[in-house]
Amino acid sequence: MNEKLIDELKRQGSFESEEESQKRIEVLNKLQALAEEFVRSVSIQKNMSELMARDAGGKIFTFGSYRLGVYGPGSDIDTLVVVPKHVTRENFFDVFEKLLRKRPELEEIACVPDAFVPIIKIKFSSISVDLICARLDIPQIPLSLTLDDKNLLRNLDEKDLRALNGTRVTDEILRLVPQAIVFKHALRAIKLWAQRRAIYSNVMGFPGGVAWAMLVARICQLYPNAISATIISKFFNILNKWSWPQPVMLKAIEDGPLQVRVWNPKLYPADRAHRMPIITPAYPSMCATHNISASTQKVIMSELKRGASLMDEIMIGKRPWADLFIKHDFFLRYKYYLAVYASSKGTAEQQLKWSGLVESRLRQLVLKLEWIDSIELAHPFVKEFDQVHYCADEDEAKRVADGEQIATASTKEADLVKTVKAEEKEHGGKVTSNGDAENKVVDGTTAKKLVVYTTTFFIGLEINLDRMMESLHFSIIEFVSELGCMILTYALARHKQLDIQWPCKEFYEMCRTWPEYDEDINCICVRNIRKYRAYCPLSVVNVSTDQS
Ligand code: 3AT
Ligand code: MN
Ligand code: MN
Repeated sequence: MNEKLIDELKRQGSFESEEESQKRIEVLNKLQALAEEFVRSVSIQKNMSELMARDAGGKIFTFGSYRLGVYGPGSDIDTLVVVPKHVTRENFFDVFEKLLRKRPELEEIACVPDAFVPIIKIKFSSISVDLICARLDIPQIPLSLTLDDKNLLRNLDEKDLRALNGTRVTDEILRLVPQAIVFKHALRAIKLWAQRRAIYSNVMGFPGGVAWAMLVARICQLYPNAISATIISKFFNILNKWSWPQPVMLKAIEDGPLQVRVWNPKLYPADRAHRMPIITPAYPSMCATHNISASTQKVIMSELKRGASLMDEIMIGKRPWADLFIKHDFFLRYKYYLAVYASSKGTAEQQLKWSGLVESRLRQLVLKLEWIDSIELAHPFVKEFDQVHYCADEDEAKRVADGEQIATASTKEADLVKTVKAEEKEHGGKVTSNGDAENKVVDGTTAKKLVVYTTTFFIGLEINLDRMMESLHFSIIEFVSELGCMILTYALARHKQLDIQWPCKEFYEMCRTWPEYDEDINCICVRNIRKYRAYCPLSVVNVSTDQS
């Protein structure tokens, strides 16, 4: 069974070649040398002797999929640069950045010094590398340094603590599993399964890479002698029956030297609200699944159940491993979907920020939709869809921002609005257009070519019609008192409409309070999309961007 599993993982492209892995090692060796050069040159700038500057050291660590040994051909290398106390984060974005730029291997570089975790993203010898920096309160960083001592966390600022956390957690997970190779292969399979089933995304309210890793690690601890195939089978069987919100932990939660919060449901009501707590093992322990909602929990549990029943058959040879990795059917599963359009009439970069902000608030919309009695499930899809539209005029741009292109898709509209798959967005924000759009400008029928970027998020809805009658009553009364209009009440009752104005309004508000929000550039709107065109007695009230 285990051999067949590895074969299937290979067939699915989970592993990269030996040469490619060797290239990663070379890149890391070069980055280690660069980190030492960085620390040395800052030390000399600060009037240290050549000898002292050399002894100041500097060391790189990895975290993420590379460190866990579950990286594939497309993976990046998540790298932490640890520096001594006289080297600052400003130095990282100045001195280290310049050193990187001097290298002939450097193909791309993007610095984000003001991020939650300040980061330099590079492409080096065709490999993507994320570089973050942490400064410790010690004068030297020798190559023998490890990060497991929690006293190293003393006197650090929040950003340094966050930067260290990734490596400390992955190191600890690896230390706590009985057989690393069993863990790695099982985790590869679980990651592939979770990605195919569209339940892998921390922002959207599903477990992310670290949480899935901890779940697999816990099963490995429970069966220390088992091989990967057995671990996977136990994974589904045990987690399918887990009595949530009992937490999954790899070891007892530790106390430590800092004034920081450690996960504790007895003490903090917010921690008590975690539905499927999976707790990181390194001090300060945190819940990695804080984002899971009632809906995403239902989705995860139903996938675990599917996995458990498939595994029963896979383990007796009745089905192939491939069946575990069959793609999700999100876009066929529901009758009703909400499409959330985030758009910008600006640059690709502005859209990247705006769509990121909307994405980070989407969970709040899901939570508010869950409050509505007749909504049984509000299932956010894990990936967004990016498009670039070329519009003839302001009016058209507005309609695109309101999601009309997708909603109506008439031939006229399809002709007017040119869309390009937004992969281009990632290529330096350069927008390429197809021939027709160019022609429009050339023949002069359009005075102006407006570019509108849209990012669409989807939420699948499961609606309980019986409950809707009851909840409808409630909302009608509110409507009457607000508008004093009996006719509207009557219409609502006849059409059995679902009122989602409140969650949408709250959600718009949450997005628009973003400090960089500009109403001339950014637009947010929620529309309903029905899978079937056939007549259906239910419709969803739209809340468009204007207050009408
Ligand atoms: P890949 O193989 O690279 O696709 P991965 O698990 O390494 O999978 P990432 O490189 O995206 O995934 O992330 C590695 C770690 O970096 C996971 C998490 O601890 C941290 N991380 C990633 N994105 C964010 C973020 N937006 N905010 C905070 N931490 C993040
Ligand atoms: Mn990674
Ligand atoms: Mn990364």
